[in-house]
Amino acid sequence: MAQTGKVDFGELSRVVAVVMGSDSDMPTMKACIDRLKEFGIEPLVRIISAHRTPDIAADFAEDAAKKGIKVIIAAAGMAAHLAGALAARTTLPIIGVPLVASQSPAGVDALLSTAQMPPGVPVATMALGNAGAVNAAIFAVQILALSDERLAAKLVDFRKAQRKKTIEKDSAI
Ligand code: RP5
Repeated sequence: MAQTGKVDFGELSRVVAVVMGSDSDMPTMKACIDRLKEFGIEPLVRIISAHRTPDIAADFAEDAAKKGIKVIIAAAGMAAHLAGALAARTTLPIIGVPLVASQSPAGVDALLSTAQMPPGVPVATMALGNAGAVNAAIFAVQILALSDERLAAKLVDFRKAQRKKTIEKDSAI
């Protein structure tokens, strides 16, 4: 994505973690990973399940801040407890991406499981599927941009490019 400028990993390496419940989530979450990279953020990517590897999920969340992670993006389908389970064990911001799993009733299961957190343990829940995957990356950048002027500038460029594309589509009709 040219509009966000030169990709420069470095101190922005691994400040964002992208965690997903299964490798079957990767086709959707690749859009999230790619978008982060376009902003110069090389994420830590893990497959961790709230149900299949609950001990690893707990350890990951408890150690994340110590490892320099600032934002965790958690994606899962079906009874998607990953984002909430991580949120329960860290005060880092958790961005939840509900996914439409192959055996899912249109992702409603994951959407409600991710969004309906009890008061006191929030998960910033994105849209279902690809839109949510992309928006999770952008939302993570927005959080980091509060204390990073270069990311803030890249966000402005991104919005300008997005605006231009939409105007071009309007003109082409
Ligand atoms: C969830 O169950 C995963 O996040 C995935 O979306 C869904 C199905 O997992 P697999 O059976 O494909 O591994 O935990």
